[in-house]
Amino acid sequence: MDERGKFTRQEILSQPESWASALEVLNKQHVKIQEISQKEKYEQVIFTGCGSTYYLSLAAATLFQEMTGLPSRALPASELWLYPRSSYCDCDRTLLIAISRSGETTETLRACDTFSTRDRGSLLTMVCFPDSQLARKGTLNLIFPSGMEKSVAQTRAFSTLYLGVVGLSTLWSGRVDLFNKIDTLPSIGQGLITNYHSMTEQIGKNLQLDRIFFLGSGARYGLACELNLKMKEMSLTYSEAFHFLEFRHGPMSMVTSDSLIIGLISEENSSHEFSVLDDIRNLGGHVLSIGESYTDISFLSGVEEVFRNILYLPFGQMIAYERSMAKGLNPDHPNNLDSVVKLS
Ligand code: F1P
Repeated sequence: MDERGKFTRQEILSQPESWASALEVLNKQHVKIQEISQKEKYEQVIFTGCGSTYYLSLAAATLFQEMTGLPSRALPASELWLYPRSSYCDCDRTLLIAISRSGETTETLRACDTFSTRDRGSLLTMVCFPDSQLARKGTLNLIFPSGMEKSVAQTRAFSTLYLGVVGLSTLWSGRVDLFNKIDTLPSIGQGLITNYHSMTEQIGKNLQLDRIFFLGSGARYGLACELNLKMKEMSLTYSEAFHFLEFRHGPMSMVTSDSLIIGLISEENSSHEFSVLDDIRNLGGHVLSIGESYTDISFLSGVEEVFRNILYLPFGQMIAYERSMAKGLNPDHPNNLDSVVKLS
């Protein structure tokens, strides 16, 4: 029996159940989220994490700013820890939102300690493992145990924490009406995973492809970065992520008939994004478009665009998993990596 990848496969396929549990956590924490949102007037919000959770922070910052109007940005935890003065100015009251699957990554813990000693605002944490150090550090700690996983490369943890950010953003902005609409995401996600499983398997098994690019803009850029990291961690493939229209400004030179470009298509700017994919096709590159409709993989969810972004994730994860398995690798144990980076 081939034991390779059994944890990763189970974690990818079980994400919709984990999302449902995350929504229950958010419902229970609803009042506390609104209390901290009114605790003081923050002038800036910084999201932070490492690797996958830094890319999550990139996606989170764009979404949080779009929904709340608060200036929001993302920084790797190591930057906040080692370069605090160039990371955030002392002039602004700051909300730091630290995201970590394990809650034990040294850089993230040190970044939070540095922030707290500078007394520049409040700390909110988002973690999966309840007994972790980070889960005890925040003014508010949002804990999503359904995202806990055994694999090194984050899949279920990432999408569950991302859904946590979607709920936090919606509740923070007082849009409870919108929040009540996102409880359809688990069933929509389950249907998509089932319907497109064979397509992603076929793409993943195409080892003729020797380089893979992920394109996404707005809140989808951070997700493109994360799917790029999955492709590297699980399948050891040369891959990169770019903002959609940036691809023409140099990286398009890398397109060959053995390239695959995966485009995370938005609704509001789809015409510009489809145009980039047309250019790539004209160069002989393979293209896979993912989005709400008129795409190779179409959600047809009927959900507000701001809530749909989580639906892009399982497809990129499944393609990376299948490619890893086709290459004879073990996606549960990526080359050179541990599930938590702890520094002495
Ligand atoms: C983050 C991390 C990532 C890495 C991999 C394992 O840990 O180490 O840096 O990309 O996904 O997880 P955490 O702080 O989210 O636990």
